[in-house]
Amino acid sequence: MTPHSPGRNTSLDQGMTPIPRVSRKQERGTILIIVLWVSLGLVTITLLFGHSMMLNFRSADNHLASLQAEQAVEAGIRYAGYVLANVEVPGEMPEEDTYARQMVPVGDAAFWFLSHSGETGTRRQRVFALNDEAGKLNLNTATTEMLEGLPGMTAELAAAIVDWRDEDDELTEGGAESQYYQFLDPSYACKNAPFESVEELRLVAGMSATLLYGEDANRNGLLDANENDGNTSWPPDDQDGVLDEGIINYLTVYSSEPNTDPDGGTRINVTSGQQELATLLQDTFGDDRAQEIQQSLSGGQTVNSVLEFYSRSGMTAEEFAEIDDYLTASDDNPVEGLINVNTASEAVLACLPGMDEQKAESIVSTRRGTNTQLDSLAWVADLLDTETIRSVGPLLTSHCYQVTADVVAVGRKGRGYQRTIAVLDVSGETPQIIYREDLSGQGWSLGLDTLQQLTDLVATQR
Ligand SMILES: [Ca+2]
Ligand SMILES: [Ca+2]
Ligand SMILES: [Ca+2]
Ligand SMILES: [Ca+2]
Repeated sequence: MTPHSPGRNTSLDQGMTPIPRVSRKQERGTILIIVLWVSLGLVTITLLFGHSMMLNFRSADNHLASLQAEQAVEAGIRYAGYVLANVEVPGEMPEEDTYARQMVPVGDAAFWFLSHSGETGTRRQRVFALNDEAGKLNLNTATTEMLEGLPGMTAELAAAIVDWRDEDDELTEGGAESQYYQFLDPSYACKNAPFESVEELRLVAGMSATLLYGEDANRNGLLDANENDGNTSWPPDDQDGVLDEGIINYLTVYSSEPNTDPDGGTRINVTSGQQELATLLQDTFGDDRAQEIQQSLSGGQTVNSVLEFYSRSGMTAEEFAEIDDYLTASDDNPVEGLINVNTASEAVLACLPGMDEQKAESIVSTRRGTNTQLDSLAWVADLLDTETIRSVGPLLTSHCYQVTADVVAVGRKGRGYQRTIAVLDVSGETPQIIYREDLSGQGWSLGLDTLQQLTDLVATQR
């Protein structure tokens, strides 16, 4: 007997290659690996899908925030119109504590009014308010002497500004007419017509972005990081920790005052309308007082401004406040380019004829120290001598009819930043938007403190 039974006479016995047998254990391992790979694939697909969904969601969320911010900007402009239409005394700036100015909620969004106060470059704290255009020099009426008084302005540039807006092609000394502009590449003609926006200045010979905007590239009145890093990033700056502002905040093209009294009638011209003036004084103060006032005014030169009229009349400020809205020194209607002593900055006041830095400073510091509404020009007369009143008087007003709302808004979670400048004219029945400019592309303008405030607020909402 062979040790092998017939049943075990396998291929082994016949000298063939053995087929390796797979153990159950190995089989299970292989399946596990396949399952793992498949799972991993599924997980990857899920993650990718999730990520793409998240990106879609975020983009929709940001889009929503941006739409909310856009709506909040519109709400801000409408609100500014409402505030201006409801001021206590028409033609006066609303007092700052009578309206909402910062982080004003509009649903999930909020808006702020940026101030262009044009104060000195050391101002670091963000200021929020509406801006009076009558507090600025009007590019269409300011003389070369007045323009030359602006910080950084040269006599040549002032002359070129006047040449740009005057009708003729006669060259002012140092200025520029078409014969200069036609040699530029691309060439263009001198406008010979009034400025329609302050930014039009960029077309005028000798003007530069540096002079117009200074270091304040995003036009927010704050020293942002890129405005204090030298030439590392735009704009060029002197890295001295102080914001050197451009002249844009001192200039306007919009200031225009309707020359009508509160009843809608023509105002009385103090330089010529003696008969109407006598009647007004008698009707308001009675015959005796009217005669006293007229006696004070008689003799010497004819008055040339409402301010001089008050200063020489011997009236009290209270008496003057009763009639000042009925008086004018101009036959124009409207009167362009008057400067509002209740809002103009020192730099602007110092440019006016007969004025200097010291007189401008005394006006601004008196204004700051007064809590009551400065509702007529009377208070300024007490600060200036007779000669200065005669020089500067014809240019001063206590009214404003064009106001800029620089509205900044964010949507939900502080996202979707938007910014629009709108100039509102309140000289008619209802406020009209006469200019608007989208400044969203200039970047964040609310400064780091507001950014922190928003970040904290979003954190508490989570
Ligand atoms: Ca000209
Ligand atoms: Ca800035
Ligand atoms: Ca810089
Ligand atoms: Ca600087």
